[in-house]
Order: sequence, then structure tokens, then C-alpha cells
Amino acid sequence: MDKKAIAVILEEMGTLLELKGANPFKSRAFHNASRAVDQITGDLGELIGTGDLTEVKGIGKSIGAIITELVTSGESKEYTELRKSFPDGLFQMLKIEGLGPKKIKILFETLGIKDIDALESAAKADALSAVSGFGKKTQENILKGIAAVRSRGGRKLLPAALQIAQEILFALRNDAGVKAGEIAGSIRRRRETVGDIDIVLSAADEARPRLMDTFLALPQIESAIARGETKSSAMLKAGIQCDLRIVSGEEYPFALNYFTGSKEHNVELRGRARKQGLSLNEYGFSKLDSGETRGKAKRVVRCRDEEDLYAALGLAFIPPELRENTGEIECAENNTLPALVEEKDIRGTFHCHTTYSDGLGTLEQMAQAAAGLGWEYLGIADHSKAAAYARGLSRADVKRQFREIDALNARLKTRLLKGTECDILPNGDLDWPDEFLKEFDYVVASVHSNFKMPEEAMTRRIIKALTNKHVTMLGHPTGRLLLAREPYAVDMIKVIDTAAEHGKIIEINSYPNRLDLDWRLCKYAKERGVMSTINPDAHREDELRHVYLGVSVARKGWLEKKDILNTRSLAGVLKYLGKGID
Ligand code: DGT
Ligand code: CA
Ligand code: CA
Ligand code: ZN
Repeated sequence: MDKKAIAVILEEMGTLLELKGANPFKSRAFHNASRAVDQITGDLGELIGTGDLTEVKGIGKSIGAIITELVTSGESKEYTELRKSFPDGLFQMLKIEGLGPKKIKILFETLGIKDIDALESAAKADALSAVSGFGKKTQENILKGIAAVRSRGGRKLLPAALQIAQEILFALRNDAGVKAGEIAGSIRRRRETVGDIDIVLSAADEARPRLMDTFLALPQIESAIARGETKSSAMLKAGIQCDLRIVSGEEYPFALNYFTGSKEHNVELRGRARKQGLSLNEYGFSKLDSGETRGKAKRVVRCRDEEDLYAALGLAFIPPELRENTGEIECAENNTLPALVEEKDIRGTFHCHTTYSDGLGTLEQMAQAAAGLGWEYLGIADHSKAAAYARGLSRADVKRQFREIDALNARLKTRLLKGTECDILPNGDLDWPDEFLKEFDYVVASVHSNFKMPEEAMTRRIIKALTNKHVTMLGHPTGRLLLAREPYAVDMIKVIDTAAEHGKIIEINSYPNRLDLDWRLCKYAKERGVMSTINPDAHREDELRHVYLGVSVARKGWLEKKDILNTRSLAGVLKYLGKGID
């Protein structure tokens, strides 16, 4: 079992203990240990071997023993028992925003509520508001939370789904019978969340049964759902379904295209084909009205790859990220598709944290990590003083950080920039006064408090902050946490218009559960001439790589290299920031 999986189990144990009403110190110890495991950079097995595991801060003897058990056997008796002592439903209830272990425990003990359905009925029958600590308002919020959980379904964040999909594809491609293979569906289109994994392979007929066997026996698989000649489905241990389709080389471009979607894009393509007297499906083009079915249909246009397929429809190749039927087909017809930004265009970034605030990497470690990625510059933006929960900096801390940055810049190749992630206060003022803000190379302004303001007030708050002349960019503009917290109520069109008027940047926060600015708004921002930056919001060295997830958001939002500040050279960036060339 790897570190991530163990961290998740420890976290779960901490929560289960809270539900149980155990000593708070005990549950907190599990939450701390979970974070500690997640942050270990070395090999867990090695730490256990040398007996150094309990030397790690946050891991004591008893939890150390549980971790050892998990690493060596993949199981833990204590965990299994704890898990068994609770109905699964109680655990599901934790997904409802604003409903923590304490409240769930009360509802269980007073009303016997042990799953979401029972909770919903109780709330609708106005039974919750009678329980002490639960007013009408809480009851309403719970109903809203239930609706949100339902609409999220069992979706997963893109990078988690992508990683599992890559592992499966890699394992299958090992088979010599596989000629080509790709991840399709929403992952290939780089949607922010993923309903299920779709994989398409091209393989010789005789290799199919063997490949289906291999697939259903992979270690990632929990149980088979269906096994067929061309399609098999399985539920994965990660709690997401995977569909595998295996087709012939001739069918492959068509199947890959069809199962990449989106459905809306497919419908448009099929309509275009029809106008040319052709029928298009996942197996190929055939003549309309021929009444033929698969296998017998006369393939009228052969395609080696998707490029051929689009060409047959009179279209330029459309990158998968754009296949959402938001104007890409018209542009492909007129040859006006954007030249999308690429990972290799990135030369640095702006929003990351260090041990000065709530980051885990020191300034120097972060700088070295940026150098390792080949970046020319790294902007440091630790929290301002109002963000006490995130160990926001005092003025003295900022000065100390400036001195350390100067010292590091004198000897390191990657240039550190002096930024701040300054809180936007509830009234729209910034947490630092103007005379202090002007000392930074740039200012990221972000909302970290009072998320529940009415839309008009929140919009006014953000717009006011954006018009401050020292603010360079807006951080995570809607505050959403994918699959967990809805965006705050804010009129983003007005915010983007303000950014356009005042020459402000809107970041694409690339933290996997943020991806905020949403790709759906990137195109509008671009049309209004708003500059973007792709920021990792990294709190440790390895999180700098989030930038590459942000690149996929930018691509999905039709952005080109010129739309993104951190594709520019250091000199270009300094010039943009008004800091001159040095
Ligand atoms: P997901 O799984 O909800 O994140 O989203 P997708 O897009 O991966 O959807 P999925 O897995 O249901 O289907 C994969 C692709 O197959 C989808 O993007 C387009 C294609 N597809 C599925 N059902 C239909 C359909 O009824 N009509 C058309 N034209 N295409 C479909
Ligand atoms: Ca899918
Ligand atoms: Ca699917
Ligand atoms: Zn932030």
C-alpha cells in the first residue's frame, strides 16, 4: 500500500473516531499522522526497516504500528474493526457540506439517522430543526448540501482518474497484440471531474479475449461488471468504473473519436457527415440509406487516424480539449482554431507558498524544485496577516523573506520574485495598506473568508479589490473546491469585465480541486483581452507540477501562449510588472 492510500486510511480513522466520540486527542493524532505520512518524501518501507518511522514528527508508537501493518500486509485490524462498527451511510453523510462528525453523531443518537436518504426525509419533514443545535437554516443548508452531493455522483478529480487510466493503459499496451491505445472520454477532453474511465485499444482479433482477461485481472480492479468481445467494464478499487473497448485497426480512429466525445460534439460531426450523404458512427463512415449494419457496411472513406476523419468532414483536426461543441467545429471549418498553449511554453509561475506561511517547502527548496523544472523564475506569494489560519506573515516576516530572496537570487539560477497572496477583506479592502503593497514585485489578491456573502456584495467586494492599483492578479476567483464546496456567489462576468478595464490578470489556479478560473470562462476572459497566469498554488515542492494541470484548463479554455503571462521570459515578465529589465 502506498503513502497516499495510507494517509487516506489514517484520515478516515481519525474521522471514525470522532464519530465514535473518542477522546479528541486520539482522533486528532490520526489526522496529524495522516498529514505526516502524506508529507514523507522518503520510502516508507525503508523507514520501517530502519525503525525510523516513529522518529517522524506526528507519528507515535501505536499509529506507527498501524502504518507498518498497512505497508506490510495491506490491511489493519484496528481499521477494519472501526469501519465495521459504523454503517456505511454515516460515512457518506460526511460528504455533505457543513455536516461534520459532531453533527452526524448527534443526528444518529437523537433521531437514529444513518444515511443520506434518512437525513433527507427527516429534513423535509422538518424533524431536524427540533434537535438542539440545528435551526431551520441548518436544515435548509443540509437539503442544499444533499442536492449538491447527489449531483456530484461518484465523480473523481481529473488527475486522480488520469493516473489510474494511465496505469491501466500502460499495463494493457504491454501485450504484443495491441497496435494502438488511448484514454478517451472526459479524461481525454480534460474535464475537471470524471464520471468513468474510457479506454480504446486497437488489437488483432485473436488478441481480444486475452486482453479482456488481462484487463479484468489487473490489480486496480475490484470487480467485473461485464465482459464482452469488444467491450468490458469493471469497477475499480478507486471507486470509479472503467470501460474498455477493443476494435480493429480500421475502426480505431472512429472508435477513439466517438468515445472521446463529447456527445454534443459527436452529434455535430454526425450532422455534418449526413450533409455529405454519409453516416458516421463508432465503426466508420458508410453510405446513408444503405440499410447495412456493422460488419457488412461498405466503408466508403478509410481513415488512418483522427486527422483523416476530420479532414473527410472538411475540418482541421480539433484537439480533444476543445470538443465540447462551443464553436470549435465552425473554427475548424474556417481554419481559425487557436494554437493552444503547451506545457513546454511555461517558463515560471507566480503563486506558491513556503514555510514562511502554510507551505512545507523552504524558499530554497521551492527555488531548487523550480530550477529542476527548467523554470526561469518562481514567484513566491505567501499569505498576508489576516490569514491567521494559514500562518499569514507579519510585516517583519515579509522583510525577512525579502532579504532571504535577495540572498538566494545572488547565487541561484532560477530568479525568485517577491509576491504576496493578500487577503481581500470583507469590505473589499486589501489586508496590506497601499504603501506596503507597492514594495512587492506583484500582488495576488484572494478571498479567504466570509464566503457566504450575497452575490451583489461579493461581486462588489472583489471588484473593489481588483481596482486597487497595486493588485496584479485575482487568485482562485470563485473559491470553489471541486466535489466539495460550491463557488461563492459572484458575478464573474462583471469581475472579468473589471479585470479587462483595469488591466488585471485572473489566475488559473491549478490546484487539482480548484481549477479556478473555470475553463468555461477562459474564452470570455480572452475575448475581453484579459491576461491569464497559470499558478500552482503549491504548498510543497512536488505541487509545482500542478501548473501542467492548469495548462490543460487553459487549453480547454481556448487560450494561446500569448494569453498567459508565465509563458514569457523573465525579462518579459519584469517588463509587464513594470519592474524594468535587470
Ligand atoms: P463522464 O464519463 O461522465 O465524465 O463523461 P464522458 O464524456 O466520458 O461520457 P461517457 O463515459 O458516458 O461516454 C464516453 C463518450 O462516448 C462520450 O463523451 C461520447 C460518447 N457517447 C456516449 N454515449 C453517447 C450517445 O448516446 N451519443 C453520442 N453521440 N455519443 C455518446
Ligand atoms: Ca467517461
Ligand atoms: Ca464510459
Ligand atoms: Zn489562496
